[in-house]
Amino acid sequence: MIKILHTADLHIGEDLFATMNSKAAEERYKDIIDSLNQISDIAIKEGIDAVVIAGDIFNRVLPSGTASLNFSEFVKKMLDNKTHVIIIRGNHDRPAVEGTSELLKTYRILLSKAQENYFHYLSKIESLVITTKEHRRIGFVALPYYPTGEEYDGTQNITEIFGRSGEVQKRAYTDYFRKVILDKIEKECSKIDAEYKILMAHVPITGSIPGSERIFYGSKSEVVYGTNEICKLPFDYVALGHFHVMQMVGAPNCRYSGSIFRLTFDEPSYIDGRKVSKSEKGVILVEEKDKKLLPRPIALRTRDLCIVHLDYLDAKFNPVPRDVEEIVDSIRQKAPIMDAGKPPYVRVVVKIVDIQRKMFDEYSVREKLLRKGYLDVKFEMTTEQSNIPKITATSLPVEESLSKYVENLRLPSEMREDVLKEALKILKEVSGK
Ligand SMILES: [Mn+2]
Repeated sequence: MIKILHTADLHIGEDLFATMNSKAAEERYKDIIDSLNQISDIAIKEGIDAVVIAGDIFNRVLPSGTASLNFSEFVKKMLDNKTHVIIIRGNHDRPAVEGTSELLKTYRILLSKAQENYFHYLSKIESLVITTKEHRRIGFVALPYYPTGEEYDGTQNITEIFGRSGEVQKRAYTDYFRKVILDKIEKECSKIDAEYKILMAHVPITGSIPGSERIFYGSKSEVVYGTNEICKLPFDYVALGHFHVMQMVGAPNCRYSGSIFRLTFDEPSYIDGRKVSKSEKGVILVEEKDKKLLPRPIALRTRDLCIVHLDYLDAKFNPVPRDVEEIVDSIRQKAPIMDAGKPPYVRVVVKIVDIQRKMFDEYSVREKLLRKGYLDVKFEMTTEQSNIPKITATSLPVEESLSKYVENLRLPSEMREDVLKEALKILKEVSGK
């Protein structure tokens, strides 16, 4: 039986967590390696013929030594197990200038003769046929991200053309370029002599659910494909990469496997305690059944990212609690620790009025949450100006006018008394009465 494992968007790299504290950043990097280990365990347990990685292996074109070593260890496990590793180039693997530094191209020359038949890195539109453990043939066509126009007759580098032309020409060019690419893919597909044909593509497709990849791309001149253009191509399965949310696109056999961990808070697991199902992470096992390829998602155990909103804009009716524990408890309710072995990373978005800002002690809230086991807590404070009433000249005695003023402040009642007491004390001091 033919078995393929489809994954994509590994984004191996420590640079993603540069803004976190070093201990948490280290844990988040370990999460990536943990996902990789889970994938190799699934691959070995299922006895797959090939693992296909639809682009974005490393987070940067030139990854760190650690990132490179960790990916090499994964590849070695696969090759030792006589499992093909088929990789296509994603936007993160693509050097700024074609032909310059591209780590993935160096892997092959390090391999032994026996191994090199099992490692494939495809950086342009091309096809490949592998022989499975049962001596059956499967063909693959690669559509990497943004292949440069140089591959096509008389076409210049696409970024150069985009740089020079106006909006209308850009659109005309992307339309033309897309058609050229799709034609080329069909041609490659028809050349293949194999039992099954699989397309591997690192592309954006209209109407797909976006995730954390949107922080990395978004050029207006990007070639975006229509759902039908891709899913109607004559393949038995389409293994997509680039969008980080696992999803089906247009047909059951056309899927994004999604990233192997949650990269950013664009893919939260929980928002105010509500589970966000689209951010579940996994890989797709593609198995042969009744002469067809059937995809089946397998979940990966990953760390939760939780977003919590706290709103203290209405200081009169919803003031900042005086007791820190109360704040800690409301965050804990909205960011559940579902897996104590992988506690969540939490973003707390706080809206608060300026006069209450000092009442919110995020440092002690964070300390207490870390002690409860959370990986880390990040606060985002938005301060709004309170509507402080104007002091108007009146014939009232100054003490009375001050009481009226404090009365009109949007403050919790017990706090109002304290403020008035303090204000009157100051007034007494400055007036010398
Ligand atoms: Mn990508």
